[in-house]
Amino acid sequence: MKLSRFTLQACALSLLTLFGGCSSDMNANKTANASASPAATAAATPATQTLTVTQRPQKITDQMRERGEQDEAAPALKIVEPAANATIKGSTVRVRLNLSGDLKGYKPHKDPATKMGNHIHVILDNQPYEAYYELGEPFELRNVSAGAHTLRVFASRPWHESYKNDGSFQMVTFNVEGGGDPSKPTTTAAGDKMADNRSAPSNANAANAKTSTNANTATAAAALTPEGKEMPPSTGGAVDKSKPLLTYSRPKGEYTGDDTNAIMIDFWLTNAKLQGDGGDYRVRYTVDGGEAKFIDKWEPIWLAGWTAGKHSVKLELVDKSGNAVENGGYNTTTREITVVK
Ligand SMILES: [Cu+2]
Repeated sequence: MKLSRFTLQACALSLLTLFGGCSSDMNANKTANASASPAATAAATPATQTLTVTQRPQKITDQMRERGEQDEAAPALKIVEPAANATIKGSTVRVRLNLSGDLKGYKPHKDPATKMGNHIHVILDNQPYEAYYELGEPFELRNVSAGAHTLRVFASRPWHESYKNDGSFQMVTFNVEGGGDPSKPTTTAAGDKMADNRSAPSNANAANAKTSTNANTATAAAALTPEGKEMPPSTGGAVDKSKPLLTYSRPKGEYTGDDTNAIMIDFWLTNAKLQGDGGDYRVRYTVDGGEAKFIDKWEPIWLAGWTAGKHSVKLELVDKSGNAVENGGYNTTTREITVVK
């Protein structure tokens, strides 16, 4: 069986997170193991899940109506800090954003009653995003590791769907000198985790991307060793702003109650037009290592049919031949989500 580098990455991630599979063969193995071990059964994702693309939930359609023109806004973000290519001494990186553009009432703010509102998605390297609601208040990244990093930001709606106009998305690369304690996560000032540093699965991604000339088995093995020196801290030095870039946004985290009925896949595309929009690219998504499906228009999709438990969602940018498009390891991203029924 020929395994691609990306399959191996998926394998490494699956093993690190103790769920999911790398192919239908491995899923079959997992199922067999699961039935042999009660502990494995509890952690396994039920095999009966059948996902279907469904329409935008009515709850969101209702919110859109109440928001008036906001969904037609064209927010323009600017990263004031850190400046592009800045060198920051220490381990705290202050993020400051400027919002302008045709806002039509769009304003990031968390409603204290509903705990919801427009917000900005802030992504350090290729970690899960953190929400930034009050642009007038500082947003800090603490315990950032030494070395090159990228910061990506884009405007988002209360239900986490991104604004896809030019200018909504911004990215900078910066350098941290000194840096934080690599054994501890990078967090916001409020303590929300921004990066796992040495043990993060996405670091395994970065490690694989950086050592792509090595034998596949060697990179996969290195990624599985948290103490291995081939697993660098969360880094963003290898991404090229001028090349096609897929930024994973949703799904993320835990879904409960009504929110589990339809879960949104949403992402940002830079320098890449999808086939259904007149371009050459496709976004391939794979849930729990199952059958790969494609998104050919740049808009969110909602998937129904999730079973309770942990699931992996992989998004990849591929060209018209189905080959993964490489850019610093960022164009293939796998996240774990939890569905609570
Ligand atoms: Cu969000």
